Amino acid sequence: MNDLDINQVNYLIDPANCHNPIYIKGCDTNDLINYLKMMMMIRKVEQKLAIGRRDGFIGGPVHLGVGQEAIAVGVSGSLTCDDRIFGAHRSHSHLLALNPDPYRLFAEVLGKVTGFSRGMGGSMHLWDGPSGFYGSVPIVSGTVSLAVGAAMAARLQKTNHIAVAYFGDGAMEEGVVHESLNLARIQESPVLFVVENNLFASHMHISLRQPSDMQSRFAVANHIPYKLADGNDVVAVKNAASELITHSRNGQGPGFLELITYRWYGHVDWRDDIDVGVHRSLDDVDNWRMRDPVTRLSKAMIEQGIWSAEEEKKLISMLDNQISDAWEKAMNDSYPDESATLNCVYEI
Ligand SMILES: Cc1ncc(C[n+]2csc(CCOP(=O)(O)OP(=O)(O)O)c2C)c(N)n1
Ligand SMILES: [Mg+2]
Repeated sequence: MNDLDINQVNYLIDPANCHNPIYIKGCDTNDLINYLKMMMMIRKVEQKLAIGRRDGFIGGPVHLGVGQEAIAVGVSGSLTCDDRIFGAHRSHSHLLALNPDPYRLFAEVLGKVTGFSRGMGGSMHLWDGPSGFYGSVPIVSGTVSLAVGAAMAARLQKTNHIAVAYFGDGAMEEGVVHESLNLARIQESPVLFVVENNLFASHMHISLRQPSDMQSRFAVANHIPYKLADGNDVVAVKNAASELITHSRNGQGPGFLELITYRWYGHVDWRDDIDVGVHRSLDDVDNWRMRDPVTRLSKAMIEQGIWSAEEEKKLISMLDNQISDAWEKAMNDSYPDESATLNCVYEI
């Protein structure tokens, strides 16, 4: 860890910075359009979930990652369905970036039998094996060691597949994450640790929990190559993830990606949490909204002449229709039969 890195963290955590359009020169236009569509779709799905929860249609809590969409979209740009991806309690985006199917996500969160986990899991127990999403759990840090195991398996099977563990700055404080980093390094496991450093664990700011805001210091301690990037810049995320993923696929062991970001909503459900948040002021939230990953990409594309306000309007209307149809369809689906209560306890 050197001074430059700490300066970079300090720069990125200051909500007054990085409001400008992102740098996209040299990027493939189709890729950019795809990133924009995916981020908008994920945002709209989560906003629909926020309303569904507020209006009493969703029985359990939903942890929304609105504002953090560039991370899942940027990382997934270098993944295949043979990779093994693990999430946590805030993982709608991680799954949707692999399998953009709002209907099955809505069905799951509504507890319907047609959902990703057959309605048995809800928002925090998502699973979609065919797309490589091996699961999310609400136990903070609970999947990090599983990702290391899946990576070890991929290596023993002599494939070039990798595992990914998405987790937060709060999870970083759990012992098992440190054991996982150590084991992954010593075993040369092809796993990418993705830390979404959104500066909060529930309602507590990182400055009250850790002596340094920089999570990459733990990668340095374990001799794991790391990258630190603006988590609200989808191109920066894609480039950093791609480099570390290539390194893992080439048999060079684990990588660690720290992405600085912020969630627009509070810890859980649709509220903004300014009443319970420590160091979370409305000013901060407003400033972070100016660092919107969607607007910063869209503006950059319009500036480059590869996107237009009309195209964006059409896209918004297409997504609104798709999401409202998916919600209606999921609402009309059945709940699992009562006899299923004891099924799927050990496997799905
Ligand atoms: C082992 C464990 N401890 C505590 C909790 C309660 N809890 C749920 S989410 C959370 C904060 C997690 O923060 P972070 O990892 O930074 O993820 P974020 O919510 O910011 O996405 C806590 C403490 C839990 N679910 N599991
Ligand atoms: Mg956090």
